[in-house]
Amino acid sequence: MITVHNFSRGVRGLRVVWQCEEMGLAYRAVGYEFPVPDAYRAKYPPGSVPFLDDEGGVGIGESVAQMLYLAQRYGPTPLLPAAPAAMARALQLTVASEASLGGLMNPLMGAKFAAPQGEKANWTNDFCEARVAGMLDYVESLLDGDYFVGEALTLADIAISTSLGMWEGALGKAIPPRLAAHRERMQQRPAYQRAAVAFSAP
Ligand SMILES: N[C@@H](CCC(=O)N[C@@H](CS)C(=O)NCC(=O)O)C(=O)O
Repeated sequence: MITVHNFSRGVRGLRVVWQCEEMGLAYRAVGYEFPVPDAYRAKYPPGSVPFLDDEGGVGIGESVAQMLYLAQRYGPTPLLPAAPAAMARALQLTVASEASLGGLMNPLMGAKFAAPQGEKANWTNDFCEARVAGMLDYVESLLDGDYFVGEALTLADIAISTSLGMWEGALGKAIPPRLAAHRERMQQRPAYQRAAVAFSAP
């Protein structure tokens, strides 16, 4: 069975269980508080979440890799369209949710929550913040309707809207208005709401 290990309110693992809900896949959600226990670190030495186990000896880190894995193994699914231009845009934005958004937010969260008082403001922090803000403007410019790709939900909607949870929720930053409206639409989906409950408690 698919098992998703995550922080109890972690948005990256939420991506994965939300996708399971959209695809109708059975899964088990295992929640942790920070810091993860030694048993988890033995399974995944970097100690970050989410991590996904599945039948057939599968153990995979990285939330975006997990999303692509589920789409490939349990698809075909409209979440990863087959038409080349749609597929390309969905893949671009799904990867960007971590490579150009979430990955740059981690140093910002480190500075906000862990850095000593005198070291919270620095050049790297400003660089990451400006890069994320610029990417959000670009991503917003691609929103041409209710979804990022065509007329239906794809992995891109799941991946990007959950990154915005870190930007707004953990970092307290403003989300550009059309991305904020998209995020609200996403949060109204029954599959999103079921997934949020799965990781709302340890
Ligand atoms: N690129 C990774 C990032 C993983 C990551 O940084 N996860 C955060 C929680 S959302 C975490 O585990 N932070 C605590 C730590 O790294 O010790 C992914 O998408 O899975």
